[in-house]
Amino acid sequence: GKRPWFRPFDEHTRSFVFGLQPRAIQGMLDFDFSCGRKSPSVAAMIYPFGGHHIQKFYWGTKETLLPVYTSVGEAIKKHPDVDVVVNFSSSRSVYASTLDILTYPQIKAIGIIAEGVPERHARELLHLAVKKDVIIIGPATVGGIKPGCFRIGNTGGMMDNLIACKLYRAGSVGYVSKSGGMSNELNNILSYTTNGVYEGVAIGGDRYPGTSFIDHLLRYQEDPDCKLLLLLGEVGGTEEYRVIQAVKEGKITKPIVAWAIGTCAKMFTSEVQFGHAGSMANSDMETADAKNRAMRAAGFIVPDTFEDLPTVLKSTYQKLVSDRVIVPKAEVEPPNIPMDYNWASKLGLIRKPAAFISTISDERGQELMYSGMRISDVFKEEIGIGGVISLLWFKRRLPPYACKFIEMVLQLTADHGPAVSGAMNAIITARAGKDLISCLVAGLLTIGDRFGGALDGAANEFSRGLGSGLTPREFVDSMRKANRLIPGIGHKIKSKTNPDLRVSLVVDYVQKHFPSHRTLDYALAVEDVTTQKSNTLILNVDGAIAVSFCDLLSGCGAFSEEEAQEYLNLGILNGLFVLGRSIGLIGHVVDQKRLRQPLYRHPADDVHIPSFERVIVQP
Ligand code: Q5B
Repeated sequence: GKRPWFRPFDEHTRSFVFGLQPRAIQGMLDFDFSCGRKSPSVAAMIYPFGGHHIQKFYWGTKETLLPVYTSVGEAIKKHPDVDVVVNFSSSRSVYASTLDILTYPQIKAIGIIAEGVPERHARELLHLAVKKDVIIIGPATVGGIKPGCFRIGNTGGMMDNLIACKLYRAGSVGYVSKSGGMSNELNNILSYTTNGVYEGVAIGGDRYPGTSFIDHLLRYQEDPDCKLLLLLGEVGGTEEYRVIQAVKEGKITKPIVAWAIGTCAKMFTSEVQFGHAGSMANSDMETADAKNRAMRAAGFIVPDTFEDLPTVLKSTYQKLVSDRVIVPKAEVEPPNIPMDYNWASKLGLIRKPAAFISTISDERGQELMYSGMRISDVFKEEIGIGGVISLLWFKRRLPPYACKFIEMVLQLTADHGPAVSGAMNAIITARAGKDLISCLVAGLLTIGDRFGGALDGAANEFSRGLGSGLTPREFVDSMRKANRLIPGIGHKIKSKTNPDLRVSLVVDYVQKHFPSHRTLDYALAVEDVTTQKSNTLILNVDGAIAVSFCDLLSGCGAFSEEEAQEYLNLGILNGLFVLGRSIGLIGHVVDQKRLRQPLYRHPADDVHIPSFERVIVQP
């Protein structure tokens, strides 16, 4: 049903939130749940960008979905029960969005959160709102709270604070303040000096708030469930005098406790502008002291200092209880609101096993770390790409000759012309118009046992042969007997007479710099055997790199025997070819695109297709 004019929010209030404010909305829904509301107070979000979609929120321990509309009109049409909008638009767009909202008579109250709204815009909005009988709270405010019923945005702070201040159920005190921060303090004070807040509104600190103290106090005066009024005024402006006038005219008759903050302004030698745009005294009567004097003279209950506010609230409340104006209700326990995982985790209240373990890098601190080495030190110490690979693949610093060897491998394997399998695939894919990553992946996926991916196999087989004491000839025979090709042996075009210079470079480097090169020597001895059969059965680039790496792992002093074997078992060596060849594959893709090469189709006369047998179709 329709709410009375003095009660814009109750336990059935439904609202729209203008702007994408998932945290604020979750806060509102958690508050609703603690109040025992049957349905969430937020019906939908309105956000003009990104299209109509759905967002997920918690309702207690369960989840609920809220629609996001792109226009106020659409939202209004879908939710005729909504009559409040919490407008989180920025100061730049809040004027236009509020004007839009005001065109829909269904909306009876608007909370404007934005700070820095131009005063001209604020005045126009408040003028229009008065004409249309719409309550505006703000701008420059957290909003307000109706315990047990409705919370505007982030008012009242975190859930533990709301629960501590018993805002999940109604008390008897209606307050109004300018500051959202101070209204938190009032929530707290009222929770231990009285039976709590009936409704609290922070009108905002600007010079032209949409509604002022008097508007809300007149509502509280009219509301039979609100028994005690509390006004927290402040230095600047004359709004408190409108309340004094109303008391004098008998429009406000309920007991009213009041204080104007900013009494310390007199301690300064010049005019003081406090935090709020409106909190500066432009005349004597705008000072906090003058206001406190005037309010006291008009019969308000004004403490001597702000520190005495709790005492006078307590005594005033107790009098109302003994006069039976207020009959305190039995306390209700609020339902348990599940704590946000992140928050609980921050407080150290929960633990859970991690789904992933990662031990090579860490970007959570101030500086990115590679296996414990700061990225700035990576450059300071000029460890190069070989050093970075040693950190990220092997989780340790390798000696400089080893890092240099890794870099040599990357450079040697970077490319081997356009005709090799991987480059062909990347080129054909590029000519089919695919993006760089697809082309690269097409090329990389070609790497395997026969092409470029023989390193791990070679490392395993040659170290097995060497380790088990087989002579090179016995090793070759054992492989032939098992009907297996020796990984790392053989090349399509390179041979004894057309040697692969990449292999010579590797062999020279290893023989010069490695403390031990037993596996390489063994592989070269195997090559002597295989090349007796065919000129092309040389130790190829995959094989040469692989056996050298076996020598590096076992001889550089950075790995135990088990660790060296583990890396071979993990298949890390093919990674070297993959990484190196990615450089060339990307080069080929860019080259094809630069050359604007058209779609490739292989000539049909280059493909032998045997003639098919006639297929007889059975009747
Ligand atoms: N036979 C590489 O084959 C290739 C034998 C062998 C014992 C062997 C072949 C092979 C092992 C895998 C390997 C890496 C397919 C190669 C690379 C990177 C690259 C590429 C580029 C770049 C070549 C002829 C006769 C047959 C075979 C026998 C052959 N290989 N016996 N062990 N390993 N190797 N891959 O020339 O009696 O006549 O039947 O699989 O290490 O990929 O530049 O192109 O940088 O991009 O076609 O360098 O060797 O020889 O298969 O006709 O064999 O030799 O059993 O004997 P081919 P096939 P038989 S480096």
